[in-house]
Amino acid sequence: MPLLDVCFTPELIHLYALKGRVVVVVDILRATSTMVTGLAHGLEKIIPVSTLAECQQLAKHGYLTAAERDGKKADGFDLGNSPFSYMEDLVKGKTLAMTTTNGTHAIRLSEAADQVVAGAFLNVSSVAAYLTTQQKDVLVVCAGWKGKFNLEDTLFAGALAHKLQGNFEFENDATLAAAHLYAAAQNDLMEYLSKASHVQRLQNLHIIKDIAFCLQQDVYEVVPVLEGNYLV
Ligand code: 3SL
Repeated sequence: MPLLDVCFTPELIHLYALKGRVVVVVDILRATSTMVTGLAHGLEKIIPVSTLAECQQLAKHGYLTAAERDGKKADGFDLGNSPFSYMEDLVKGKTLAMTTTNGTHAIRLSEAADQVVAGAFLNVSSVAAYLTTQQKDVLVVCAGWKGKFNLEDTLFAGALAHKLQGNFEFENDATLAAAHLYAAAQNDLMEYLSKASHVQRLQNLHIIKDIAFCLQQDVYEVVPVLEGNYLV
């Protein structure tokens, strides 16, 4: 039976073998939720980059750009990181260069894996179904916040563990812990996360509706996979 493991923050990624595994990168608030939304609404592909400078460079080559730092849209780019901006005609058929505080960096750090998939509550059942067909060991990499643990990404890992139970063996305590947390939170994710640091950070920036949107399950069926430099 393939194994399922969870890396709670990108700072711990050096502890895990990536080769031979499918990595699911998750940044519930909001990067991977926004990527899933954009691709579901006709965005053709996404080039995730770690730095603003890389994103600026790609802008010079004519790509649509998106940049977020500390929850805010960075100046000089086309889009920020709100999923609602990715439902517009502006994104249809486009290639987007995107950088966010944690999510895009976590994707780049995971590149050595056999495959990198973007997961969110918005596509959690489709991701689970995809992983089941792959029959490979899986590592969920939580984007966290600036190297630190966060609850919402861990809850996604737990939700995935619940869906994969029986088809995957839980590799260690991180998976068990995530599954336990999700069991405690699943009836009301919003309430469970009300004191979570990034929920409070976004609320302080008056970013409210994005939170409820990103906590919805199975709105989309798209499963973004990294192919070379592109999430498609
Ligand atoms: O950290 C990230 O990658 C972002 O998703 C953070 S935010 O939700 O846009 O503030």
